[in-house]
Amino acid sequence: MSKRKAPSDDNCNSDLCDLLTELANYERNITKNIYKANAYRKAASTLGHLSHRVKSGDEAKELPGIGEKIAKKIDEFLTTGKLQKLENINKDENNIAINLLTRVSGIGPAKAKELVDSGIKTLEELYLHENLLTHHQKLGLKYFADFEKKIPRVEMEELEQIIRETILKYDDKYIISLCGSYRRAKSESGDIDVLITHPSFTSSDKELKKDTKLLNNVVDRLREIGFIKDTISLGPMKFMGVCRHPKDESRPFRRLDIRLCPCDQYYCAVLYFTGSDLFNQNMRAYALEKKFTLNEYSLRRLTSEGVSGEPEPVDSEEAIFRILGLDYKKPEERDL
Ligand code: 8GT
Ligand code: MN
Ligand code: MN
Repeated sequence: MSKRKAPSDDNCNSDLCDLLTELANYERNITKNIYKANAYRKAASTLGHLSHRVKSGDEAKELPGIGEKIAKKIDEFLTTGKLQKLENINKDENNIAINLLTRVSGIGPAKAKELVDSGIKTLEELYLHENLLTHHQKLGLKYFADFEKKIPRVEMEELEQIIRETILKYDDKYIISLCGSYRRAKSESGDIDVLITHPSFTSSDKELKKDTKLLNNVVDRLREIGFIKDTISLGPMKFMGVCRHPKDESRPFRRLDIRLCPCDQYYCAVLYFTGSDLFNQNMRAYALEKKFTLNEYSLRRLTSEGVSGEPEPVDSEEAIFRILGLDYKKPEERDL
């Protein structure tokens, strides 16, 4: 997932969201406190979806996911225009360097810290020590500037058309969904999340799974037309790589993910890859309360011993909500 989420288009609390997102990144990258990081992310998300400007910490405290401590920080920022905690964090050049390096695709907090501990604190220094990087991280560095650029929705629509036409021309039985933020109707996206399946491929084809060429062949076609430009990784079920509009070299390079799934697992996969990841977390937690387990493959009932049963038959996203006793949420309503 991309590491810096843009504030939503009409966000009247965007300065507070940025503040909380910075705190979330600090907890994730530096202190490795994922619990706190998630708390800040949720608070940022709540404020980002508010249609009015928050005026005080006390007011914010009434909102979901905002407790005493975050409310105090909001107050401090609203009254002084800054947050001392963040000022201190941002004085530390190691923190700054770790934050920078984790923006390289493929570099996580642990690797970033390792690099900074060995004295590498800038992208220039990283270029000089490329031998320390994996193939993925090298490509992350190569395309650093382009990967930070958001993809406007009009371009997403163009890229979708190229992907669909190319795949369906090769075999018109493929079923294709563009998921992620694009499916949630966002006006711009960080990457392109493609999910494909084929009626000939079901989860009972156990031995077929590892040597299916269904994904490989699609990747070959997209490479042939000059759309796929680099490969980060390619397995039988998952491609990660780099693409660009084949007829326009002035465009930035874009991150492209393509996943293949068995057709009986398609709707669980569509749900999962549409996200948002906060929405998925909430839905999984809710499923567990209802004694179900939900993941990208299936929805299964749990026995009283907590053992998961056979997958529920699922023939639409709606079915998943229905089985869990939830009102259906359209993709654009899942943007937590
Ligand atoms: P974006 O516009 O920044 O790309 O936003 P996005 O499309 O919502 O995020 P994404 O990172 O592209 O992930 C899309 C969905 O894929 C998420 O809902 C998430 O559940 C799922 N997902 C993956 N891989 C990973 C991963 O490595 N980390 C996370 N957090 N989510 C992932 O497929
Ligand atoms: Mn995405
Ligand atoms: Mn993605």
